[in-house]
Amino acid sequence: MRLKSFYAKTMSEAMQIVRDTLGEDAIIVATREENGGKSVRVTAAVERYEDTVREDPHFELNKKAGSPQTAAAESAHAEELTRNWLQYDDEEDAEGQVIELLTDTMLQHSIPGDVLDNIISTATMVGLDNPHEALTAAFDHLYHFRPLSHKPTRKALMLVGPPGAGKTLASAKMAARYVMDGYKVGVITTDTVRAGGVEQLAAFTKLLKADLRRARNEDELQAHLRELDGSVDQIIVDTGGSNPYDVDDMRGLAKLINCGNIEPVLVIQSGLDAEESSEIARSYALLGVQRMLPTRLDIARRFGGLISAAQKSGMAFADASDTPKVANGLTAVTPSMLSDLFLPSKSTAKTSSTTKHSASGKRGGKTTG
Ligand SMILES: Nc1nc2c(ncn2[C@@H]2O[C@H](COP(=O)(O)OP(=O)(O)OP(=O)(O)O)[C@@H](O)[C@H]2O)c(=O)[nH]1
Ligand SMILES: [Mg+2]
Repeated sequence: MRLKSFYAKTMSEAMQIVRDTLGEDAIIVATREENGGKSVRVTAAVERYEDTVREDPHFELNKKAGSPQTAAAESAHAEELTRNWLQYDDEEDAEGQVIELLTDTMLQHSIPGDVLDNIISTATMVGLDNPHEALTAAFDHLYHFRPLSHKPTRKALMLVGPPGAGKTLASAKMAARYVMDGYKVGVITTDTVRAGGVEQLAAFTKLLKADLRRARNEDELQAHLRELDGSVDQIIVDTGGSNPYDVDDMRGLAKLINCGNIEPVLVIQSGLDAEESSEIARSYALLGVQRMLPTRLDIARRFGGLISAAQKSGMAFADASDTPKVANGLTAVTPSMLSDLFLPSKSTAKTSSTTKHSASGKRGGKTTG
């Protein structure tokens, strides 16, 4: 894959040039204002650079339009193009290599175009000396990070999410963490219908010597919350799987969330497709869920879904689960930890310092036009 940057006075002009040059299928990887907002730069990815240059109508047009007979005429022609912002560069420099690496990485993780644009544009703005640092800075800028507190919170923490997402294991992990830190925990499960729902959690709470209560409906949940309030340091509520696309399921869950002083946390599994993850997260965001806890980081290899879910729902990342073991099973999600998921080795060579360039496209590189 190769990258090409296009400059124009306006975004629509730049997009038109990209379309004319690379066709409708070009992947826009970054857009940014340059020259104090007087111009825009659009970076697009193409499969084969050679093809695009050969077929590029602007390239031909520019060559024909110029046809300069003398060096002076050539230079005047170049300046004319510069004034018209129609030049473009390929990305051969250090910055280009970093953009290319980040773009390839993001595409391998099946990140959708608009999310990719946000990340690369932001990474470009913060500087691109080092891919890991650039990605970390972009994540930090774009998404919210609110890890679970290691201290008890005044709100009961309720784990919600689709069936099998990892809610019960996450409840056990949370409870274990508090108990190991010396706090008293009360655990409630509303998953009383499904066979084995209570037993699964009971096995953990028994080991932790924590109180486990069953709530078959909202009244029972309210009663347990009232009784536990003040007698334990932290209340954790495990719920049964809810279908984010089923109105009745979501209404039922909304009622449970409204039973008391509760913070619902979405448990969402990694490795899902970006659209699916985003829709799931958006459904729960409508119920007022503000944080998500990704699970199964250890058995997923595509994390585009999680990033898309954060972008589309506006939810913050809380902790993540990356092991089926209960002890030490939750890790705070940070921008750097997210970057590790995308660029695991951190061995991405530090490239030479970022090449700053003007909107005119004069970079001393392979400027065509
Ligand atoms: N490897 C791994 N397995 C996990 C992780 N989180 C959950 N699991 C496994 O995924 C399966 C489902 O986890 P549960 O906690 O039962 O999921 P749930 O959301 O409570 O499921 P329902 O109550 O049926 O909706 C179990 O086998 C867990 O051990 C994780 O982070 N890593
Ligand atoms: Mg469960």
